[in-house]
Amino acid sequence: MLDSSSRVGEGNRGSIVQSRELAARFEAYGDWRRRLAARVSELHGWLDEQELADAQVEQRVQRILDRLHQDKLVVAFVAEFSRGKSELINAIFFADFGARLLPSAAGRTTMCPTELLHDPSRPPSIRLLPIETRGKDATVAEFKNYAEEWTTIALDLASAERMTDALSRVSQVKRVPVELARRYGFPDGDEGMSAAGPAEEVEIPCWRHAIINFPHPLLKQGLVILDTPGLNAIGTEPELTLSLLPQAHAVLFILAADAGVTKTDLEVWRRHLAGEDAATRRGRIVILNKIDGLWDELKTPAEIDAEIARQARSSAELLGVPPEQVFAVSAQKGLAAKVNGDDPLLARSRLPVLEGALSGRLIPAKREIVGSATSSDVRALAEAVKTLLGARSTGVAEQLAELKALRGKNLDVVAHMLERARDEKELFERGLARFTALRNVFTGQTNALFDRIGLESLRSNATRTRKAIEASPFTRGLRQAMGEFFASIRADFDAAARQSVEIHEMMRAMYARYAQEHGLETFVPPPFSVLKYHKEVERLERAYNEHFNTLWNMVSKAKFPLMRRFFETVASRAKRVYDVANRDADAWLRAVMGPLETQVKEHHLQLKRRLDSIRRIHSASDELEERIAELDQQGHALAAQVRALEREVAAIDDVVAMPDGLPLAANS
Ligand SMILES: Nc1nc2c(ncn2[C@@H]2O[C@H](COP(=O)(O)OP(=O)(O)OP(=O)(O)O)[C@@H](O)[C@H]2O)c(=O)[nH]1
Ligand SMILES: [Mg+2]
Repeated sequence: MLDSSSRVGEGNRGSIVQSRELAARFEAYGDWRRRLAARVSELHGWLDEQELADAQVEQRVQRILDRLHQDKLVVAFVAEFSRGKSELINAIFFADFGARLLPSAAGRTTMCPTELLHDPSRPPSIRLLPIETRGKDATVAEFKNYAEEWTTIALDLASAERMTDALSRVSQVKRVPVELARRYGFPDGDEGMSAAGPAEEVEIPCWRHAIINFPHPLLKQGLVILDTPGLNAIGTEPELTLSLLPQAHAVLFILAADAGVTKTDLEVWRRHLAGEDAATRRGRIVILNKIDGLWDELKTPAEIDAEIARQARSSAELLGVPPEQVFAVSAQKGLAAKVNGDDPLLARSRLPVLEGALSGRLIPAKREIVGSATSSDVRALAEAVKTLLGARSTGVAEQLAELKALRGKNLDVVAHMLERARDEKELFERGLARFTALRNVFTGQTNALFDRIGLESLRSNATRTRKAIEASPFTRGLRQAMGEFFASIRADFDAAARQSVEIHEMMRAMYARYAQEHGLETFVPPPFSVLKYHKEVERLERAYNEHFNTLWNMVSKAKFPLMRRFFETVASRAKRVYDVANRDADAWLRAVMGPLETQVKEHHLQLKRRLDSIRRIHSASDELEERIAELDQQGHALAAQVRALEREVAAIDDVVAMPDGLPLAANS
């Protein structure tokens, strides 16, 4: 990180440590994820060593590890301009930098949505997406895949001054003709463009989006902070409202004590944050910032506290949230206190209370989700391996019973048995042809399933919709085009559902048949549910409906480009649903087909082994006892493998359930 010589307030780090509960908790969470990943790798190593890791196992382990490594926690800051969003981010997360990292000043300061994150594959930098990209039909998410579209400025971590300078780019504006601004989707008048100067030119942000890549300890742990510009800039970048905010794990809404809850505050809240239900509102944290404005020297501390409490209560009432969700702070004094190591001031800023609440809610909730997902994935993986071991044990037990029955029998009996085993193996091998045929049908049906939820289907749907929008750029036409867009998506998932039912039926019948004919274990494949995607599409459609009217009424002249961008955002969210569905379907198909493949392979192998051992006994009868001892040994080894596997899984569950805040060294 920073060279200590460039850090201001270095001598007073004690006070910073005091208010670093959030940082400590977050680090503990990072440790926990690393430990969990290490445990999963141990299980992987064990499976490898035992030669139980086939391609399917590999893939499952990789998925679990990927999730643990990439796991992000997104915290978004939203408010009207100048409420102190950027200052609060500086104070909570970046105070030990010793300076004001993000630009924070009176008036409109942050001009574009700014993500702060750490991506170890790139050098520290600020990447800026030019506002001109608004003229193209692509979302910010898509532009993220094209490095050449971004202006990249390296960050010099050794100099606070140069860092602050580079980051000041998020405030850059420029003057352009009104017509151009409209084309980029900026609404007329006060809401979007500040019309200072000659009437035909207006000021607009230089950048559409900024990504700050910075190796801060919290960001390294997977924290992503989203700073947003105030005012209705939030309304003109549909991606923010439709995509970035819904994905955030926590949204902080900031008010200023000196302004109270203004009409525009309420508007931002209602449009973007209030949500439809009490549950959504419960997830919001409301900050009453700038309480230092109420620190009146002529009043007693008790009077001041009462005034702050009164304001917090009335804000809670106006927004319709429980008062416990409102936190009164002074971001500016909190930052100054941390930088200067002024403990009394830090306490007075009440920043530590907010940080305590943030870490107390956010991280445990996230841990719970990641922990239970990992645990259930590991269980499913262990079950699959156990099924295989179970089939092997059954085979061994059967062979044992057969051989034990041979004790003291004459050669004729053995010859007869040999014949029976040979017949059985041949019968099974003839059955293999049927299995190959089944595989072909299965592949055909799988392709049909992927066709329905394939990206090609969505792409042609989107093209159709774009044309329809262009042909009739009025409310009715737009609404109809969008309605058809969503209907077509629903039809895709309905068709996929029908296709999956067919596959499921076929496979269930197949498993039953194999179980009956060859005494294999009965297995009921899990069904594939498309409910999740329908829900996701429903939510998207609802969000679209909510924002449609707002946007439509807000802009007068720049409707068309804005609507086009709006649609592109909706389409890219829909693409994400398709992506997930494709991945899920792929995993499901493997889960459905995989066990049968393994069973068939395993059974075939056992038949071969059995034939082999009888053949050996037939040729030399003194091999019988030796062979029985061998099989006994194999049976014990299999049972030991199952026990070892259970121990591995239990060790992973132990880490999942580990109490919070345990240092990494203490338990390993
Ligand atoms: N007195 C006081 N001023 C504050 C406090 N927090 C922020 N400010 C000031 O308020 C002004 C606006 O702060 P910003 O952090 O730029 O606000 P913002 O919400 O990020 O605003 P935009 O980026 O324009 O959307 C700055 O001059 C800050 O110094 C506070 O707690 N007390
Ligand atoms: Mg700001």
